Amino acid sequence: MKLITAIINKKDEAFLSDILTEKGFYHTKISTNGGFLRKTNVTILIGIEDNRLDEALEIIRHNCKKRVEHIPSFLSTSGAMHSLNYNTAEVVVGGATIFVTNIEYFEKI
Ligand code: 2BA
Repeated sequence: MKLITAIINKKDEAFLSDILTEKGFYHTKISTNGGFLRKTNVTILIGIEDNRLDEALEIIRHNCKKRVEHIPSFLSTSGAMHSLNYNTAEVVVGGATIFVTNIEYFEKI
């Protein structure tokens, strides 16, 4: 048995969850925050038999899009009034960040 831990954009969560349910993949969603952007994302846990791993990964790949986020890159002062200038940098956010781990033991009580 495997456990997929997938960190995804919250904009993809509802649709992905619907498809996983439709295809019979039990899953759990946790509201999480990225350490870098500090924005809310969603972590999905999917416990599955080994022979369905590829199918689940394909579903995630097809339903999670990369997006560009803009973040303030630095702050400076300029001009007689020392007004603040914000520049922004582009950050490409996945898609999905996926970890797959082997499960030694599984039981539902
Ligand atoms: P965040 O930590 O908020 O990161 C958002 C995006 O910012 C990342 O997108 C990446 O493009 C950039 N980024 C993150 N850390 C960076 C750094 N130290 N220097 C420069 N740029 C950086 P993704 O790589 O697609 O990651 C999306 C989210 O997936 C992350 O949100 C985080 O919540 C999670 N994640 C990514 N890699 C991870 C890892 N190795 N372990 C745990 N969580 C991870």
